Amino acid sequence: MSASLHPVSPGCGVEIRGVELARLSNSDMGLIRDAFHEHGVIFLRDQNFSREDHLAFARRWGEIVINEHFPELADTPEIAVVIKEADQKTNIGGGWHADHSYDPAPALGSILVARYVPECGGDTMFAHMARAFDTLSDGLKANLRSLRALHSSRQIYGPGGAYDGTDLKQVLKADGALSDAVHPVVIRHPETGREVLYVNPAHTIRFEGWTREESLPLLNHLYAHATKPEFTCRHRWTPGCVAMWDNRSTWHHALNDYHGQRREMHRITIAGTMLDAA
Ligand SMILES: O=C(O)CCC(=O)C(=O)O
Ligand SMILES: [Fe+2]
Repeated sequence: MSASLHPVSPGCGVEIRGVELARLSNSDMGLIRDAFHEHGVIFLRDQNFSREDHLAFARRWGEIVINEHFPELADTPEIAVVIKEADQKTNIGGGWHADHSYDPAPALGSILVARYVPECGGDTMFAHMARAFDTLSDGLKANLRSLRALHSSRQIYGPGGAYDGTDLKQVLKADGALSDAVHPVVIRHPETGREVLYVNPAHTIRFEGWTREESLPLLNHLYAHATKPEFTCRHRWTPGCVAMWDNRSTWHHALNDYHGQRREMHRITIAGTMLDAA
C-alpha cells in the first residue's frame, strides 16, 4: 500500500494513510517528516504499535525527555501515561498549550498513542501558530518580533496552579521540578525556517520588561486570533491511533467532555533545541 496524505482541515493537521509505523521505510519516514513540518500535526490510525515500537519511532526523531509531572509506565519511564479514569473530573492538557514551553530548550514534539478511548468525546484540538502569525497585520508582526516572553510551569503545576486542589493532583508526580524560561515571542522554526508565534495561554506569564497586567490584553488578543477556526482542527481518536505534534509550531487542547468514561493515552516527548528569534 502506498502512503497518502489527507488534510484534516485547511489550516492544521494531516492524516497519513497507508503507512505502518512499526515497519517504517526510510522513504515513508521522509514523507512523515515533511508532512509533520507542513501541517504541524500528523495522525496515523489503526496502528499495531507496541511500547517498543513507540520507543523506536520516537528515537528516530531525537532524544526522549521524561516529563517532570506526568505519571509513567512502571517499567518504561520514557512513556508518560495521559489518563483520566471514569470517576475523575480533571484531565491533563485541558486548555490550549504547547508542551514544555517553560523549558529553556522546549520539546520538539510529542507522540501520543490512543490505548483506550471513550465511545465518543475526548477529542483533541490543534492550532497552527505559523499560520496564525502569517495572518496578523504587518504592524503587529513587527512589534511582536522585538519582544520576548517569560514562560513557566508554575501556572499549571505549581502551588495555586490550575491542577492544585483538583483530582488530577494526586495522579501527578509529587516532586516534579518547576521551571521557567524566556523565549522570543516570534521564533524562527528550527526546521522549516518559518516565523511562528511562540506564546501560549497555559504557560506564558508576561512579556519581558512588562507586568502581567500590561501583557494580558495583548496576549489575550493573540490567543483569540490564534484559535480562530481557520488555524485549527479537531481530532477524533480511535484505538491504535498515533498522533505526533510539532511543539514549536502548534498548540493543542484535550477536550474534557467525557465524564464517566475512561481514557488512556501513552506519550513520548522528544527533546528540542533553544529557540532563536525570527
Ligand atoms: O490527551 C490528549 O489528547 C493530549 C494531552 C496533552 O496535552 C499532552 O499529552 O500533551
Ligand atoms: Fe500537552
